Amino acid sequence: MEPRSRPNTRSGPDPLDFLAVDNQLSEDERAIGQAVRRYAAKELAPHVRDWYARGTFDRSIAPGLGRLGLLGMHLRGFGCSGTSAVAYGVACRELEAVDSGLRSFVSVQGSLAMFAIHRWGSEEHKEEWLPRMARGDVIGCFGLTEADAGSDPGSMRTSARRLGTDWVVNGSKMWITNGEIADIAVVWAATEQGIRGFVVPTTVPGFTTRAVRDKLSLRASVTSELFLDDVRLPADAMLPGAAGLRGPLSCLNEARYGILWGAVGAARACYDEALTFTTLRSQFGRPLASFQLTQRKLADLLIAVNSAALVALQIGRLKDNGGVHPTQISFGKLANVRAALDVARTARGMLGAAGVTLDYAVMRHMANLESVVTYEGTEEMHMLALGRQLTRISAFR
Ligand code: TGC
Ligand code: FAD
Repeated sequence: MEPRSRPNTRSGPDPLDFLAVDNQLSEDERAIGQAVRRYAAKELAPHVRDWYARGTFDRSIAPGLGRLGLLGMHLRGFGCSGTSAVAYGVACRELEAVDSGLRSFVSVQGSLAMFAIHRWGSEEHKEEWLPRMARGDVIGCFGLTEADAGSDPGSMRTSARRLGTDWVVNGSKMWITNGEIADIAVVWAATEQGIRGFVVPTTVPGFTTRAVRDKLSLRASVTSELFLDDVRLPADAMLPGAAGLRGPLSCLNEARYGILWGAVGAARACYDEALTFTTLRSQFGRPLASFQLTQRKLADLLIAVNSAALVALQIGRLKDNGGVHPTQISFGKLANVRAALDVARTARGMLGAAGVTLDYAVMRHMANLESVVTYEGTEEMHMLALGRQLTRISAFR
């Protein structure tokens, strides 16, 4: 096994924050980042290899994340921390530096399930669910995608029809993060009033789940199918504020925002590992880092990681100032996840054979990022969203 830390012999910019992006954070934002980084290093990183190898997510970490204030972190009231969007982003960055599955858990809980209730739910929904979700006592999932309706969620087949004042929901959802560990599912269904969202306690008769097995990516995260077979819900299970596809898509903006920060963390971890490894390992009688080809790669990784950090901060500031447009979030999700995947693939190669094992993080991150680039809108969906914004011509259909 190679030594795992590199000598710190250089003065000058911090290799991991070369443009001193973190100096632009407020004191609170920096403190939150440091607290999450410390917590993740102590409580999460030591277990992540095992979780990943076994393909499990340990539900018992949820209350700890809740105590740190990470669940529904940038939502206000109802037991949520109400931090800035940038603080939330920095937290996502630090979690994803350990593993995308951890950030995914926080994204789905806070940005999808809790945000849907916070933004579109009734006061009763908010009071009933949000405080317990913020504490990590209740886990949520978000069911939009179906086996035959992924990039095009508007073609969903899951339906909800009226029976007296109740609703009866039938259908299935596919690829749902947290599905089989969730206590409640926010399920989107077609009704005669268009697409509506429902809060479904997972103990309700007719609701079942099945694990998606043998994933080669995001293994430290639960992914499930949801089945709704004549699930009968009271009238007040419907989220009153969300009508049409705009409801779920507004939630996706929130989760995509967390991802564009999280990708910076995964990329930074891969670059850090490649920098350390090539400094410490020698071939041909010299450290790998002394070869020009290696230095070129390191420079490319440095630029990619730090440019992505700047993109994240700028989009975060726009969001905090109330002025972020969904296509700016598409820009960030597309640019930063693509950059992170390139960084991970290059870093993986720089570690040689060691890079294909779980002894190092690069390949785990690389495999995770294949999911991250797919969920919350594939590259193509974000390209088309940007293309539509630039040309005013929709090329989705
Ligand atoms: P389109 O006609 O464009 O829009 C329908 C309505 O929605 C509005 N809208 C948005 N609103 C808020 N934010 C956005 N980003 C929005 N994009 C569109 C739009 O204004 C319109 O509103 P209204 O009031 O006029 O009706 O709809 P379309 O059918 O053409 O589809 C557009 C498209 C392709 C961009 C959209 O469907 C899309 O984003 N597809 C990708 C699907 C996706 O991202 N799924 C993610 C599922 S959740 C998930 O992956 C969780 S992983 C989490 C984890 O583990 O971390
Ligand atoms: P498809 O839509 O079938 O796309 C396949 C390919 O075709 C892609 O490359 C796509 O970009 C391309 N394509 C499609 N349409 C076009 C077009 N018009 N032009 C050009 N190219 C096109 N969903 C949820 O609702 N909740 C969750 O919690 C959730 N968690 C997930 C967790 C994981 C690990 C994964 C992998 C997925 C998760 N998803 C979740 C689903 C995810 O959002 C979808 O996989 C994603 O939206 C893409 O849908 P799809 O897989 O059906 O691919």
